[in-house]
Order: sequence, then structure tokens, then C-alpha cells
Amino acid sequence: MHDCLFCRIVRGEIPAAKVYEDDEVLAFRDIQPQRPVHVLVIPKRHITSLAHAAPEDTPVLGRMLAVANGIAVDQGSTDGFRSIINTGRVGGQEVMHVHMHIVGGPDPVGPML
Ligand code: DGP
Repeated sequence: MHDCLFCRIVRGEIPAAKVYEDDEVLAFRDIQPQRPVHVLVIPKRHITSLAHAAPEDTPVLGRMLAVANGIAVDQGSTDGFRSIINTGRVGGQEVMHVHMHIVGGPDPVGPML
């Protein structure tokens, strides 16, 4: 997808603070962090949303889940984290390239609800 924001990050056309990368998956810090740790994990290959996922996308979607804990721990979220995937307009998805938020880190006001 030529104009997709996250595809452009994958291609290096837009800078991002990368924290993890392998053949299939890229993770970088969210530009508007909601917590001390806020990372987005994306497939390098364009998938618009979970509503657009095809059977052949199963391995890369699994990889996104499989790398989440290591990324969270590396970023300092050593006592758990949230993983969130918004899907579609009603689901609050703003960037139409599937992504998983990893949100956590030390919280001075207590645990997440
Ligand atoms: P969502 O609402 O689930 O589609 O979340 C999209 C997230 O993407 C939002 O938390 C802000 C983040 N974001 C938007 N544009 C950029 C960008 O150019 N760079 C980075 N690192 N994050 C971005």
C-alpha cells in the first residue's frame, strides 16, 4: 500500500523509534504514548485490519503476539502489560494497517483498570 502510513515506516520513508524488527514484524514507539511504555507492533506486509485478515495472515498475526512479552520487558514493562488491537472505525482504529498496542510500564497512580 503506497500511501499507508505504517507501510511508509516499514520502508523507512517516515522515521520511527524502532524497538524490535524481524523478517515479518516491526515494533516502534507510539508517537502519542498513553503510558511510559507504548509500542506498536505491526506486520511488515500490509494488512488493513483484523477484519481484512486472510488465512495466510495467521502466522504473522501469531508472531505479533509471540514477540509482545519480550518487547514489553525490554522496554521496562516487567510486571505485565496490555495488548490492544483496535479494528475498524467503530473499534477506534485510526491507522488502517493492523497494529497491536503494547501499553504498560511503571504507573505512579496504580495498576491499569
Ligand atoms: P489506533 O487508534 O489503534 O489506530 O492507533 C493508532 C496509533 O498510531 C496512535 O496511538 C498514534 C499512532 N501513530 C499515528 N501516527 C504515527 C506516526 O507517524 N508514528 C508513530 N510512531 N505512531 C503514530
